[in-house]
Amino acid sequence: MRQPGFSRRSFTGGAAAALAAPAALAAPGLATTGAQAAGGAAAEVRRITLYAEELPGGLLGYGLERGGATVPGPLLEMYEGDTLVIDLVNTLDVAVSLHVHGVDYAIDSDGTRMSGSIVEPGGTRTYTWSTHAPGRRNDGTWRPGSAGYWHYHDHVVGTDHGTGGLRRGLYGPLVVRRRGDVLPDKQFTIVFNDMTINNRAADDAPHFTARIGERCEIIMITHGEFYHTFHMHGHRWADNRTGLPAGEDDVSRVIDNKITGPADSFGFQVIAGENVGPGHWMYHCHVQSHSDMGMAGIFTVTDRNGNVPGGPVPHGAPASGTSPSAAPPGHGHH
Ligand SMILES: [Cu+2]
Repeated sequence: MRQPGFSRRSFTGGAAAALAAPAALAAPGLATTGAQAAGGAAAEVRRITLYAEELPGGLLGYGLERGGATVPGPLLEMYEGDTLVIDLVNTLDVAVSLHVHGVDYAIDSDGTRMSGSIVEPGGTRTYTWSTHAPGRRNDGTWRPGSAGYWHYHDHVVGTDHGTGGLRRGLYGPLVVRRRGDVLPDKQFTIVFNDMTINNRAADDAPHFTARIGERCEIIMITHGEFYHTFHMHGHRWADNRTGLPAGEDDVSRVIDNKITGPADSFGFQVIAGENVGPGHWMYHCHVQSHSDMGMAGIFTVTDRNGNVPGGPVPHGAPASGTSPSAAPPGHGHH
């Protein structure tokens, strides 16, 4: 198992800046957490800027720099114990916000109109997210940690629930890791949003590529009006926090198809082509009418020389070979 290191991946990208005094920015309500992350590594506080921007085709997106918005928004990553401070700059002509799932924040970082935590056009607001390791409460019960596959989204565009913002692309992935978690070689974010994948047209679904043997992390999020089932051909995972069995006796179900509803998120790692070899492996919603309407994409696994049985691009697949996902360049997000 590789030890996670911030040098390997900058986690929140080039805009991130470590602050010197984590304790000064610790969120309230974490008295039982302590300032140390699990494993003894020091918790970090990082600060980034997110820009909410208009994109072609009526889309809206979050980006780590001006002019860099994407759908989904950038992949943000933290370790349990870390704090992320986000300055959200609103370049839209309507109010926007940032609401997160899975991590800790005070009410003034909720991103809702009723808490006054939205950003008017031209404005900037600071949101603070914090995380904690699992621990024992004073009453002897156990409190879960923050580690998981989470997501963030607007909560105010269109309606007070952000229905318009979500529909137009104001959402993104958040991964919180536990110290010692295995790091992937590549990461792919797949968002079922209404009847689209990552807000892409039915004939233009994201196409992901990996070389056989690469450890690929899938971050799967659902938004919108419908329930879906997420299916991958040829690859299976354990239905637990990481998708990896903890050992041969792990009782987690092994699955290759998972029901998912609005605002659900999960993630897992697979070894590309493990036991099955290279190929253009489909991933898709398994609600038949949904897959027939285009909720299907390709996970291409090449051999060691970069070749794929049947040629480079299957019929009907997008020629670009890239997804719109939004991790900073060189961070394994394809
Ligand atoms: Cu579906």
